[in-house]
Amino acid sequence: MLLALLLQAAVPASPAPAAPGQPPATFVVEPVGMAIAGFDADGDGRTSRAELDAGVRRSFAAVDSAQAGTIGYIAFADWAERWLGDRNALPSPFEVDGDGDNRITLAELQAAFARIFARLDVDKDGFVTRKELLTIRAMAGRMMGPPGKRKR
Ligand SMILES: [Ca+2]
Ligand SMILES: [Ca+2]
Repeated sequence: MLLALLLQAAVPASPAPAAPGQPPATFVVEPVGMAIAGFDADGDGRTSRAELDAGVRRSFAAVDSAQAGTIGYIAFADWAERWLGDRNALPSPFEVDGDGDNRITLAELQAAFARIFARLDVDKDGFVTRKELLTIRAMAGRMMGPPGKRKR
């Protein structure tokens, strides 16, 4: 289950310029980070808050086919599969559904993304860069270490 929470985004780093004997690194991106990177509308390689809000709105509209402004958990799973790559990827519908009415509104989804964006924007400059999306792990005899960033 924990493995499903993280997308292994890249192969081991190419010939490391590091000291001999140092384990190679694995680069990991959270599924939600993949979505946020995809919201970079002007192609400068980083996502602003404005791009985030616009991107979340587009992604929501793509599954809110009735344009009701609210979707159920099944449609949310469709949303997650399309934008996060898996129906069970985080954020979960329980996390996003702020008022617990079993419906996800655009405002709830944008609020959830605003929280995630604030967490990922490590230097607080209002942009999430690819560097901020990457978690680098040493490969110490296994493919992935324990997911340290995520609390459930
Ligand atoms: Ca709700
Ligand atoms: Ca930043």
